[in-house]
Amino acid sequence: MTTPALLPLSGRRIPTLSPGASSFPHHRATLRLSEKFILLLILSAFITLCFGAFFFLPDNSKHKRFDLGLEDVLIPHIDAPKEGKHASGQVVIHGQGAHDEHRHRELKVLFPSFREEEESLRDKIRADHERALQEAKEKLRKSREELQAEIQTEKSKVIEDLKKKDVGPKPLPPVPMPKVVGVSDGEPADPDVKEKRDKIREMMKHAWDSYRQYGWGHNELKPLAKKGHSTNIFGNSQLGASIVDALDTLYIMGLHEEFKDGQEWIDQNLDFSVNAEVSVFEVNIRFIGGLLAAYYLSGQEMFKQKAVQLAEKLLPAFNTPTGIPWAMVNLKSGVGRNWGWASAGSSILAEFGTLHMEFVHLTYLTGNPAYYQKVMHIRKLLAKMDRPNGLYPNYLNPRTGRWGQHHTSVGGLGDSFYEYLLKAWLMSDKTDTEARKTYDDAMEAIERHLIRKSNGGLTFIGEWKNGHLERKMGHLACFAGGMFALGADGSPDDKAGHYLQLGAEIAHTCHESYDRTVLKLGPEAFKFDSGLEAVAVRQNEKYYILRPEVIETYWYMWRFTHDPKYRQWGWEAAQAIDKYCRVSGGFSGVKDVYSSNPTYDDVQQSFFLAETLKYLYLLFSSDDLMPLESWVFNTEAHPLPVLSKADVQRKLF
Ligand code: DMJ
Repeated sequence: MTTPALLPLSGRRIPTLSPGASSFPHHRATLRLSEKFILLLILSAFITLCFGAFFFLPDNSKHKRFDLGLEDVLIPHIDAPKEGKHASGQVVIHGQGAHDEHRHRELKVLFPSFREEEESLRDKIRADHERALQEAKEKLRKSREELQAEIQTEKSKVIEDLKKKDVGPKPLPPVPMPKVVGVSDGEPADPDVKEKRDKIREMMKHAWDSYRQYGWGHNELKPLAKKGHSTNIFGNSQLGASIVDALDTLYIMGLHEEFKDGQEWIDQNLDFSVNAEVSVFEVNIRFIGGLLAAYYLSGQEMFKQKAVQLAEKLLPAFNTPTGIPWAMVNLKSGVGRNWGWASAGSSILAEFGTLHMEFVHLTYLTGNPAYYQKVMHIRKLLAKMDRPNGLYPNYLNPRTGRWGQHHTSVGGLGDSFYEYLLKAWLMSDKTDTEARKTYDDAMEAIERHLIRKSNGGLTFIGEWKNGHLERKMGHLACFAGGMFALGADGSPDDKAGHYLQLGAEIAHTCHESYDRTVLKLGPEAFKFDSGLEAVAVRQNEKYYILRPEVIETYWYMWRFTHDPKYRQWGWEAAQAIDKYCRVSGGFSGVKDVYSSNPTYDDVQQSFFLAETLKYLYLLFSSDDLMPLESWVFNTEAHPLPVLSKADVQRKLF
């Protein structure tokens, strides 16, 4: 039998103990513990043996280290005699040059208690030594099978303990609810507007009821196949993404029965201890954002608990050499990695740069600074980096901290990074001036290098790729119209008017991209090149998947200008969605907005309920519903309250 004392200390290797035992469990943490358990026993026996032997050496041996230790123990006893009984001062214990042996003897003579203590210590060491030796002998006598069984038991115990740790919500410290205002009915005075709003509510009901009937508990719905649907962003596990994403929309629309239904499902079924590799960004904006918004709106603690449980599962994604998180993390194992398609193993700007709002709220609600620190670390790291032309490339390698491909975009891969800079400032009651400055600088570079006017006079945002500007704008980039308008107030050099105007121009361009199609729904991307103006060219850019960005911009523009054209444009989009995307089992995306006979993609995206229908509803509501002075909408349209200066400071500093 192999001597266990020769086992390597590394927790990974068992073979010395059990050569070729392939059935051996491979739970690394457990093996490490089990091995260490045995090894520690043996080691402790050995140390005790040495220690005991050391102690039993003849009195005239010099063991300065031991003596010092003993003296240290006895210092309190010695202090008293020092005051008179022992005038010589030789008992000064702290290495005054007295000979160690002499001191030891002197102690024994002077203090009988010293001898007793020494004896009892000696007995204790002897007993410990005997016991450890005995245990080690017993271990050595055991067969390989017995040792395996012991390790197995140990492993089960550790797993059980881990499970116990995993379940049951941890009590969170009580936090004063920030002043929640504007959760009103928002009923518009104009009956025509009210009718439109009622129609939007009805569309929400159809989307929700269909999902309730055919896809309940699945992430999304296939409205034609009438069954559940999911994509890899949710790790192919049934996390009820549509329920979480839709909750606050239901609440705002006053669909309380439906809200309760969703709440119950979440309470009873939403469990994050699943072996699922999810997108950190998507889970953050949809789930954490959705749960936090539901908490703030309804005051139900359960939502907060779930948000925090999930957030804890995301934290291992930040264990990279730079602290820039992986794009994906396995909720169970905590192992992270990046998308295979991302340039040079990079993380994506719009993903790791879209965590701030939710993470600041998590720190506020839990008192745990980790969330805040993680996002502030990202910000600091980005601030130190060189930026080509002042632009942020979309790819950043989390191992090296270097940019990947120099591709900059306000659409996909970059978009919400810029949005969150502005919203970090707004959410902090405008105290986070660092975020505002970063946003302003970024906008300046974007305006200089990416924003152009087409020959036909349409303002568009192109993409910077490998040293040249691609004159193409994505549907996703249309959100920027709303962002410019939202950031107008507070912009430097009195440029508020300029940014509001820029927002209006982007809204106009995006409306054109809708208006120039057969279905009056916008394509995924459109060009401004070779005589083309806001139209898609490639077949794979002609689809509309129920995206919200254009309607989002209409809503912000409406709030800031009250120009009726925004309601009119929103209504056109709502009618087109109802006409071309509605099917008996819900709403579906369409594959070609230029075809009068489009085919469906058969997916009812969760963001359709979270964003598209919410923004439409708000567009036809009065401004006192979710006022922008009090609420900041995350990139998935989940409203989070502004944390007042006092709120933020109390929790974060
Ligand atoms: C949403 O999930 C979010 O708005 C995100 O920021 C990007 N786009 C989708 C919807 O189009």
